[in-house]
Amino acid sequence: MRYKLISAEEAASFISNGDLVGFSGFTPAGAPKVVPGAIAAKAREEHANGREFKIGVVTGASTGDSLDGELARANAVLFRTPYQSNGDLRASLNRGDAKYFDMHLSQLPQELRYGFLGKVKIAVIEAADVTDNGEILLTSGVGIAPTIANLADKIIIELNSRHPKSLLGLHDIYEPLDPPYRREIPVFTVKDRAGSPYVKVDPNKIVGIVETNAPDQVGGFAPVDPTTAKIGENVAEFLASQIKNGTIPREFLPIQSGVGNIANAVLASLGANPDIPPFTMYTEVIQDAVIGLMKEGNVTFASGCSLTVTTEVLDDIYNNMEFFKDKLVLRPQEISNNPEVARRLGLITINTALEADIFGNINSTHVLGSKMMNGIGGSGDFTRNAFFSIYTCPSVAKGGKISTIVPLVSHHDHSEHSVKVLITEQGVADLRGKSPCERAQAIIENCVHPEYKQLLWDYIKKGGAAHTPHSLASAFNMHVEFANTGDMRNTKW
Ligand code: 0RQ
Repeated sequence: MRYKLISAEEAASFISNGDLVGFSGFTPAGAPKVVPGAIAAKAREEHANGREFKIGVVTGASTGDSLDGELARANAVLFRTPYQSNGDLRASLNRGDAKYFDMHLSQLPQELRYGFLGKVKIAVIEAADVTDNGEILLTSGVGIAPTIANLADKIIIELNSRHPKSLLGLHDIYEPLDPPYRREIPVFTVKDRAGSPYVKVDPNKIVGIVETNAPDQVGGFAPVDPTTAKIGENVAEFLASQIKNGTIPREFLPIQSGVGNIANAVLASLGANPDIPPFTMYTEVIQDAVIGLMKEGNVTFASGCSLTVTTEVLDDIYNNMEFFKDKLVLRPQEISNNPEVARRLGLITINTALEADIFGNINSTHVLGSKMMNGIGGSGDFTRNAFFSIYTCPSVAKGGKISTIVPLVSHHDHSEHSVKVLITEQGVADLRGKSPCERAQAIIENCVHPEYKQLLWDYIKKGGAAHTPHSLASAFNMHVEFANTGDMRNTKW
């Protein structure tokens, strides 16, 4: 091998205060495992010596604790984008220690190329293999790796022996040209391949290889409970009804599904419904449920940006590559989440809301308006461009003390114009072709928890005759009530 083997500490020595560092991976899948810890140690040492040390951190989406957790605990994050879900990083950015801005995942690579976020100095990339010609075989996640590898002055490779070289052929690495030269993305079906099986870089930019065998840090999912099971059933029955009435073509359409416990439960329900034919997925995160459905024949092909699966499931895939290789493709997030492709393929998109309002606006990111949870991830990329978009959430949170459906969302991620269907464990509100008043009626009648129905009917009355009947003076009374008494059920208008 032409490259120098270096320690994680030597790798960290290439990184200086204020650098913008790009990391591979999408969720913990494919994110570097050991170099970030060494950068965190360097930050601690610098801080102990009274010197500033923080770096800009860009990566595909969330990462594992060994990246976001380590850097946040060392107070080494100057800014961070896009999606994140690590508890320590979340606390740090909600305290204001780390500057965070949320972005649509598909847009990050082009914004890096356009120079909107500054110069990417170093790319740290997890690889299963690297050739002397600079061909990098990525691992379980792609994210922004091709873009940061091209833009960075220097590349550090984390060569991770847990990932077999038989991964070659799983990835489809394609980067579009930038305007005014951009053309159509040549992905016309879920299975199409547009690019190359590896990321190609100038080998002279690779300054060292750090060896590791650390696994992806993908947490398990909460077991399906009666609420998430009912949400899943409602989604599956709604989709089956749309096939029956001819809205969805008989061949069905590709599914996109967000991350988390609710999304995992919804997917399991789709597989269990006999009226849903075997389907394909064009999505960002391929979770455990997808692999289970694939083995049962319910999912025939999945295009994604990462295999965000637990260790047992990843081992199962790697031990059965012959079975999985013609059923999976991993793409950069610029392509897995591409609005043009989403609209062309006619995706049925299913994402999760923290909060919805009675008119169909969605908050996916902010707890009670001000505390950042995770970020929008790819939900906006898909929602706006779907065949039709679905949002799911339980009708209440915190044992019923919070209604997830409120008069006005306390933070706005997805607008009423893009959100077509809202589904809770209570039922389904089909918002297509409905005016704001009709949407409010459908949502209160079908989705709101019985304990909050009258409260929300009363709110609408207070708004009086209007196109969108709001009472601006009391639109946030439910949130204020929770802040004051800890229970939205005490709300008075
Ligand atoms: O908190 O467990 O402390 O009670 O929020 O967690 O119920 O386990 O739900 O794992 O499915 O995550 C929206 C965060 C859901 C996720 C979100 C509290 C609730 C609980 C929710 P506790 P659960 P999940 C993919 C595409 C972003 C949008 C998206 C997410 C916790 O799905 O980040 O889909 N989505 N992007 O109690 C206060 C409310 C609440 C509330 C719930 N209204 N107010 N707290 N909670 N509703 C992302 C990528 O692109 C990678």
